[in-house]
Formats: sequence, structure tokens, C-alpha cells
Amino acid sequence: TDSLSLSPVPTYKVISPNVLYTDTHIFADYIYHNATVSKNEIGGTLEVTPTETKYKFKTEVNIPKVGLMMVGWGGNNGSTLTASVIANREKISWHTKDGLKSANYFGSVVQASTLKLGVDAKGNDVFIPFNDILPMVHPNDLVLGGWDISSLNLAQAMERAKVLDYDLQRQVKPKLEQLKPLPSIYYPDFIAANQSDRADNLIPGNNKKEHLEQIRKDIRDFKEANKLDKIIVVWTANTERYAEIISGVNDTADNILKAVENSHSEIAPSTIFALACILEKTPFINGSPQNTFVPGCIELAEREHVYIGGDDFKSGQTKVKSVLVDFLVNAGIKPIGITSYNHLGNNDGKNLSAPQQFRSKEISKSNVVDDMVAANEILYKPGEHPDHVVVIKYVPAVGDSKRALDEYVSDIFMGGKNTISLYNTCEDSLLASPLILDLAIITELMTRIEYCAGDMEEYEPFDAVLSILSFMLKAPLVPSGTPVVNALSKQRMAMENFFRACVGLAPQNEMLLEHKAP
Ligand code: NAI
Ligand code: DG6
Repeated sequence: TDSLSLSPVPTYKVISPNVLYTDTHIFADYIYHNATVSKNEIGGTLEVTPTETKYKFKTEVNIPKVGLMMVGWGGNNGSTLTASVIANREKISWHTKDGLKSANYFGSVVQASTLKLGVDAKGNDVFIPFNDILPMVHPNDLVLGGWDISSLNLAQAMERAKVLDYDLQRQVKPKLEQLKPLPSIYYPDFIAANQSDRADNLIPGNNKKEHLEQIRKDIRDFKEANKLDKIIVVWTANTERYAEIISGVNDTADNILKAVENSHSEIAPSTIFALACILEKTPFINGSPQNTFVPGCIELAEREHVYIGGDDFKSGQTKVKSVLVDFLVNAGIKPIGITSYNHLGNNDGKNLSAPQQFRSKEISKSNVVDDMVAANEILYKPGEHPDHVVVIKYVPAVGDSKRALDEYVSDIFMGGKNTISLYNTCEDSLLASPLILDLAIITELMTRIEYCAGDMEEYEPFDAVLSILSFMLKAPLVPSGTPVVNALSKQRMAMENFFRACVGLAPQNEMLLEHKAP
């Protein structure tokens, strides 16, 4: 692990009898405060019992050498991310009509946001970079690679994407020309027919078991060739149609492995990648909306104790929605109609112009307000929902610069109506690419944290389904039977407070009692 950008030495130290630092680990004893609520059978009153659960957390502090392999590496997100990491690594600046620009990691929670550590002697907040809370891999140190059904090298892919400024493209081109995606799996039935003309870089044959084995080998070879300690794989390839859930085929771990051996038609490329990763003990994150994680795939991840996360990067319109609806409902205002139009002209938009692929995206974009609505029975009767419509149109002329138009109509005080209209224009890939980094970096960190609670004798990893990634995802995958949280502030709090717990710090509460009752 030569020349890593981030020292494993933390920039702060928690002084507490509950926290122990060793050369290899941070150990923290933590009390998790919660409250259980039950209804009194007789009077119907809610009875609330404060609870305390003791946890121990153990975090490995040495930062490994990590590979990030992207499926769909030659797409807009994959090529934009690769060019941007190289530009950051080499501290490149470039000229635009607005002046000189320099490489940055804006839009990455991990790289460009801060969190409050505590207060100083005068009661002023003290902030640290998010990535200082625990030792995390720096994006400049990631070894990038991946697969694409299109054979273009990364320089050609970057030009095709038309996302980055020409003067930047010009400077990173020599490095990108050397990078070529590995051949991938193409089952035409799963993505739009309009993608067929770029499918010229394929693993031969129709045998799904052989495809799975080839992907497993690719992961092993990449690890070996680059002397990596770990690999994280992120799906940033085209949105697929939903796979049908068929009993005996993809409903259990054993059935799905058998179905792959039989090359069953309902096993999607993204599921082959997920299965290959799980069998290689490599975390796999799905950045697109399709149901890659069919029940058999989730069962396999649980059985093999390999982290999985998804679905669908939450980049722009949906991120705002998961803030705005949370704000409205928590302000006692009742959204009754949400209408979201998108038009975009990149290859993602082209693929989504096909009905089945659009349907996958429509589902992930539409479920995002469910938890906020269900939390307020003053505004919404059980089962009641705002009208919620999502429209996506392909308009080649606007390229990657997606337009998102939203209208929120709400019932307010005394029969009044409130209408909020939003219009957002933005390079879609510049919003999504930093999320790939956050997903990979937090997932890698999670592989170095273990916990112990109750009568457990050993430290163990967490549930295989990484709900901690929800902030970056439109339709968060959560462990079976646990609630989905979509509200952005809650998702951020969950990440921040979890990492604070790992260094023995109490959750952020914002009570500011030191100023109110000094
Ligand atoms: P893109 O269409 O530019 O890139 C996708 C790439 O995947 C293409 O290069 C294509 O050749 C490749 N591909 C398709 N099937 C493949 C397979 N089986 N194996 C390997 N490669 C394959 O799309 P873009 O804009 O990069 O987005 C990627 C995905 O991320 C899409 O599914 C999109 O819906 C999703 N997404 C994008 C967001 C954004 O803001 N850009 C936000 C949320 C999700
Ligand atoms: C049209 O909406 C294309 C989609 O791929 C989105 O651009 C992407 O999913 C981002 O969506 P959002 O709602 O997070 O901005």
C-alpha cells in the first residue's frame, strides 16, 4: 500500500474511558438509547418505556488499498467519474468561458461536507471534514476499473458523454486512453432495444454460469494485477427492466444458483454481477432502479455475509423531494399533488424512453415520500397518499444537462392551497458521479467495522443489506422487515450518528442546552 493520500492517524481523539485506541483498531463501548411503545389494552394509552442497549464497536484503522470496479464503466457516470478522479489526483486546472476551474469533489458527502464534533470552551460548534470521523479511503487512491458492453476506451467514452469541459478532456485524455472496459454480459431483453448498436464488447456465448464465472475471474484478476486488498463493485450500467420473481427460480439462494446453471431467461445481467460479487466476497452496490436484488440474491448475500446496497442513485430531483416533502409534512402542511417532469438527452434518457425501463425508474422515483406521509396521521388517513406522477422524456438536444420541473400542491390553513414550482437544470452525471465515490467509500469502511451486543461472544459484521447507504439512494434496500427511511435529513443523521457511535460519541441532538440552561 504505497503512498496513500490519507494518513490512518485520526485528526482528533476521543478522551473517554469508553474508547480505546490501539495501533490497529478503535474500540468503543456505547449505550444505545431508544424507547419502546405499546398500547395499554384497557385505556388505549400509549405506554413508552425508555430503553438502553449496550453495544461494543470495533473499527479497523488501517486503510486498505481498494479497487472500485464499475459495471457500465464507459457510460456517462463511469467516464465522468474516472476523468474527475484523475483530474483530482493530478491537481488539474482548466480554462472555461467563466475562467479557470480546478478539480474538486463537490457533491460528495464524504469528501466535501463536514460534521459537528462538539463545542469548544465558549460553546461554539467545532466541525471536522466528514471523512475525518473514521479513517476512510481517499478517492484519489482508488484503483478504477470495470466492464462495459461498449468497447470504447475511457477517453472515447468521455468524449461521447459530452459532460466535461474540452480543456479538461484534453488534459486527461492520455491517461484515459489507456483504460479499456472489460467485455460484459448483454441480454438484450433486459435493456432498451435502442442500446443494441453499442453492444460490441461482449463475453461470448449464452451460458449464464460461464458468464458468472468470467465475472468472478475478472474480479480476482483485477485484485491480483493491482495488488489490492479489497474491491467494491458498483452497477452504473443501463437501467434494466424488472425481473419477474418466480418461485423455484430466483426466490431462494439455492434456486437462483441453480437457475444460473440452467441459464434461466429471468436472470438479469445485473443479478449475475451481484451473484458473482457475493461469491467473491466483494460488496456490490446497485446504482440503477431495477430489482437486481431478487429474494434469492439477498438470501445469498446474507448467507455469505457479503455487503450489498441499492437501489438507484439519489442525485437531484428525488433528493430535493426527500427534503421538501419532509419539510412540508413536518411543518403540518399537506402535500396532495406532486408532479415531476424530467427531460434529458443522454444515453440514460434514450434507454429510459423504452416503457419497461421507464417503469423501473418510475417505481424508484415514486416511492420516495411514502414514509413521510405514513408518519403523519393528522394529515393523512391510513392508506391515503398524495397524487404522485413522474414523467421522463428523451430530448437529445439537451444532452446530459437534465431539466427537472416539479410542482408541489399542498392543502394549508383553513382551506387554502399552496403551490411550489421548481425548475432545475444540471449535468446529471456531475450529480451522480460523486455518489458513486460515497457509496464505495462508506461501503469499504463498513467492511472494517464490527459490533458486539447482548450475549454475542465475538464481534460480527452488520446485516448484509447496508441501509446506512440510504442517503445516496432513491429506493433504499433495507434488511427484511425493517423500515425504509427516505427523508434526507434522517438518512444523513443515521450515517453521522452511527459513525459517532463507533468513536463512543452520543448522537447529535441539537438541543443546545449549554446555551439555554448554562
Ligand atoms: P449511460 O447510458 O451513459 O451509461 C451506462 C453504460 O452501461 C453504457 O456505457 C452502456 O454501454 C453500459 N452497459 C449497459 N448494459 C451493460 C452491461 N450489462 N454490462 C456492462 N455495461 C453495460 O448512463 P449513465 O448516465 O452513466 O447512468 C448510468 C445508470 O445510473 C443508469 O441506469 C441511470 O438510470 C442510473 N442513474 C443515473 C443518475 C444520474 O444522475 N446520472 C442518477 C440515478 C441513477
Ligand atoms: C431521468 O429522470 C433520468 C434518471 O436517470 C435520473 O436523472 C436519475 O435517476 C436522477 O434522478 P433524481 O430524481 O435523483 O434526480
